[in-house]
Amino acid sequence: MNDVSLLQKLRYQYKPKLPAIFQEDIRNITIEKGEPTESVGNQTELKQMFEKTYGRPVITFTRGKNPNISLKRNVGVVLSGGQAPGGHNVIAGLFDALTKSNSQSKLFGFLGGPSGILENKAIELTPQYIDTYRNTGGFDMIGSGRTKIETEEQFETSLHTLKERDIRSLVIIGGDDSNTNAALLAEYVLKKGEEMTIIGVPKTIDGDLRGEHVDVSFGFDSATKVYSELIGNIARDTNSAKKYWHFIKLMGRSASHICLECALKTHPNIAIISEEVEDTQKTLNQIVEDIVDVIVRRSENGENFGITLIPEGLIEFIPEVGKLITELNKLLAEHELHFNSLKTFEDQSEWVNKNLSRDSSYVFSSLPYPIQRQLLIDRDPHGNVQVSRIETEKLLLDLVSDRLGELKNEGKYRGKFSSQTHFLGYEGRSGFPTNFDADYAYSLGYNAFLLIAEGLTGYMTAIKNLVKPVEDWIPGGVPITMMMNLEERKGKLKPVIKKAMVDLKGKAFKTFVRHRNEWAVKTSYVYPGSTQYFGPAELCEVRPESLLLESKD
Ligand code: FBP
Repeated sequence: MNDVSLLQKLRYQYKPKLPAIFQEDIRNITIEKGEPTESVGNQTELKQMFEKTYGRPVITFTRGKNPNISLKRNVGVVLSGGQAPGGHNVIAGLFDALTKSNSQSKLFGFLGGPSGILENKAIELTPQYIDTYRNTGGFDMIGSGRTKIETEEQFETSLHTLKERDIRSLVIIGGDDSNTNAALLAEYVLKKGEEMTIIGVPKTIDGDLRGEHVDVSFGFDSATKVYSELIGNIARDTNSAKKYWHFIKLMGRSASHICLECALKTHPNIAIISEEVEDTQKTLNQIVEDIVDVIVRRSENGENFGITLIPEGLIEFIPEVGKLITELNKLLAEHELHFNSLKTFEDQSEWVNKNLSRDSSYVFSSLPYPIQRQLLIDRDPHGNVQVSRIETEKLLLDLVSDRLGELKNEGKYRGKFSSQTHFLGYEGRSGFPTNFDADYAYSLGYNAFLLIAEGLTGYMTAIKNLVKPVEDWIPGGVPITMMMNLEERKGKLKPVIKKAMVDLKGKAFKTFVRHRNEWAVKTSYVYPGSTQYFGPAELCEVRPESLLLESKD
């Protein structure tokens, strides 16, 4: 029996495409520096916090000589946070560029995420080992984890590990928080007088790590294609049997990019965008009324079925629940020990209710018990509630079903309501990367090495022009401080990369708004089918819909 699937075997042979400048001999690539930069907010404070690395220029590549390119190097790499298709290719791209420049150079993979650095657990990545992971999904090549490296002591331990292994360059593949910590580590190392380079790579399926110089993070394309295929399949199923309303929650933590992208690809009857909920200050009741309205209108056409997409982070954007969650986060952070000593849910909820403001206590008590419990479970390492574990789809379904019952009693609704709930999240995070993500991630890794070879630190690898063919992509580097501002974390102001939320004035959202009323009532589903890897470019090289729309003139 084969222990590798046929697709995996064929994907091993895929050669990721590179931007034109990276097709040059690696000894003939150097950098061009732009103007000094400023952070997106809190410039004065950030300038003080990042004395050594603040304000560095944006980098692009050009033909030319870098005298240091062929130095023998030991480089470390770590995968941080949630899986995203393409992670293995970042490592493969980094490895190929590193060993092309000097075949004696070595790449070490820290195991199990940033804790691998703190505990000094790493393996040398050999060509044979890397080959068995090329163009595959998951992060199992070296594993990942959510440990944060953020305290002075952790920075010192990291520095110690790197020095002990004679690693002078570290590549951190992660989301906004991991890249923030990459910037902090880069600053720390410089302040200690060490010559080391720390480079970040933008990873997350959530799509919220983007900006002027980063079109999108790797993983978003592959994950949204998997979710859209599944939504399309569910839509076709319900359009066949015509008996269920499907409430589908989609991963994506805070921002609704995934939900918007899937809506643009599949044309559901309802797709909630958290950023709009926040902007219009919609209450939970209003959201329920909106859903009910569509269900009632469709039932008047004899269509007692439909698709509702719900972004994972919605709960935090509903004003009254958002306020409750902020209070809970603070309360649980400040009284962690006492709270953990309360053993039963009844004791915990009684204590919480006593300590919340009147409004929040009212909201908390009015939520169903399972949701109350989910709001009290362990926080993530940033002190935030773990939205993927809150069953918002079930909460909405319960409230919608109660309201439909009331309308039925009042004679205002004559339809039938049967439902199914789904949570699409983990199914999309470790699949084979699309050709786009395979090329993009590989190029990001290659790019990371070229930044290292220039001695740059505190930079994120950034590739622009992604809607164009790969040859026309513009690779480069952006100083991480440029993407930062100060935000409150566990009650304290901390430097963080500003999350990119769905732009309500952007073309992707506006396109959705132009069509959503029609999709609500008229069944207009689109069935994207599965991701294609082999065949015509119009099928295998499709860019994310939201990216294409945003890039239109
Ligand atoms: P990253 O921000 O680390 O890329 O993770 C994204 C994500 O997939 C979110 O969409 C989701 O809320 C979260 O990870 C789930 O975390 P976990 O894997 O710890 O359950």
